[in-house]
Amino acid sequence: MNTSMKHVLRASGIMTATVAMVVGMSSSASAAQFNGICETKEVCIYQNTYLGGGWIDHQYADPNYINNTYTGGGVPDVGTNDRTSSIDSWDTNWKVRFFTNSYYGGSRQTVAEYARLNTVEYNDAYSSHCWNDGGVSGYSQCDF
Ligand SMILES: [Ca+2]
Ligand SMILES: [Ca+2]
Repeated sequence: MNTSMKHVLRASGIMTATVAMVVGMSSSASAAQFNGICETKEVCIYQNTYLGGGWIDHQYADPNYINNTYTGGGVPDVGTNDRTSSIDSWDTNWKVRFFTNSYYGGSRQTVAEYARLNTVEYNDAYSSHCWNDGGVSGYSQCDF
């Protein structure tokens, strides 16, 4: 791990903590990511178009999908990296940005607040995502 990678990881941790703080102020205590249920403040990404196949419910930014598998849809052993074909945002406050590379690199697509995309711009290519947090973290990739 080089210095620049450490910086990215550290910045990512700060942003996750900030988002968690924001989420904690208004969401119900029972909501949780990776429980297979798409809830307020989360974004669900789907294996197939039109919200088909397996899905995973994310509440926080994720710099890579290498360790992720679908939490919903009965395919828990299928990894989500480079398999996203549709997206459903349950966050009414912030946009979410998806990237074709890990660590918020490559081509990107921005998903509006509470938007549903039956098809994505870069099919089977997304490897990371982050929320716009309004600039509070100072983490530039997610301040848009
Ligand atoms: Ca959930
Ligand atoms: Ca991950």
